[in-house]
Amino acid sequence: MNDVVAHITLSAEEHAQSMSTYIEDGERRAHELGNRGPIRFDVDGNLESRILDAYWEHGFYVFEDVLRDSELSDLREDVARMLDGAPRDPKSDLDTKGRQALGREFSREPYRWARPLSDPLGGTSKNKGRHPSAMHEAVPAQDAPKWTVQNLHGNLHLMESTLRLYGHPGLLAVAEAVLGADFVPYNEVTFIKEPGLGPSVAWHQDGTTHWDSDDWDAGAHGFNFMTQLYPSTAANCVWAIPGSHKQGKVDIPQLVKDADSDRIASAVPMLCEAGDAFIMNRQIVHGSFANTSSERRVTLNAGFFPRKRIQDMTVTHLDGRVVTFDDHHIHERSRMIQIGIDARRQRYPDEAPFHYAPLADEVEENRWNAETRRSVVKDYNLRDMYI
Ligand SMILES: O=C(O)CCC(=O)C(=O)O
Repeated sequence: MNDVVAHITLSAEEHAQSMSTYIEDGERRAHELGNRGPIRFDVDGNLESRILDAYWEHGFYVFEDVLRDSELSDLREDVARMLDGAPRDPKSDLDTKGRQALGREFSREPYRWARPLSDPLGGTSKNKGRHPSAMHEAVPAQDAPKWTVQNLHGNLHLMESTLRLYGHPGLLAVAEAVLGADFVPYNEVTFIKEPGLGPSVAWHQDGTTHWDSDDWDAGAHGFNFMTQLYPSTAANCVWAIPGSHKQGKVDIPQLVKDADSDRIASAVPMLCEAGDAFIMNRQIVHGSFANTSSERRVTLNAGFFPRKRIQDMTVTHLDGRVVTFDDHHIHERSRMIQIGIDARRQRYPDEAPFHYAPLADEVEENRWNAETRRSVVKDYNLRDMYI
């Protein structure tokens, strides 16, 4: 791959230092965008148009106070449980206490690892070559572990609290407003950036299939919700170039060359507090730096697509599987939305559940119970959709 910035490795202190002016400037520009606030609806029950306008203009929006305190605690506890039961290293089936590691019953390995403060993807052909330029790496502390858990894959069968979050009526109403009532799921992944360990995610745009479509538009590859369990700070967060989701394929190596570093000048940090959630367009240029700060970030990603962009598409997944998203596939995968809505209804009976139009006639079949846990939820992510 074309790597226009020579590979650079810094000490953790030098890395943190090199970010300070960039962070100060980026924070100021992020707050000037004005794309943040609670999820709000107008008198007709529609998402306020100024929220939609800001999302389409900038490519992301920060929803404040999405989680109740008790929900935030449940989510943090579930992530802590998954990390406590992680394999002791990427090849082991045992955790650090000698117990069988969690997640061994699932078909797809839930834990993804990286070397501390490294850049596993930038400048390589991995992930369909989506990450063309390398990031600056940093040397972790001498007592740092060899590996750090970077991601959990398949949140909804790993952590029940994330299934309830998946049914969040405010977030699902946003999905409907942005994508139409027949919106469909993508995947659910946790990003973990431990202080002094979290690796970078090199600059990229997420979509892979529709860039050259005749009817390509700013929403062609859908979006991710990114719910934050800890503050998302300029030093540990995802940075994005506002408006780049409307530009088609962006020449990332040129941007990195112009910056003469991995600190692309036009990007802003996606800042928020614990319990807030972003909506982020998957076409926006985005990435995150090695976390040489003292604060952890844990982000729960849940993505959605417009149905018309998925319908009958045959794609090669990042792991090489070739799949066609026909009606049956879309229907079975979409059941997770309805089951999430029911899981949430059981925990929060005071809340009005979201009405998911495509499965409005199948509410009974999609209750959250022992049977659907076994027959639908377990290994649901074998049906993840991807464009
Ligand atoms: O959370 C991160 O650091 C990176 C997230 C990302 O690249 C993505 O969701 O596509």
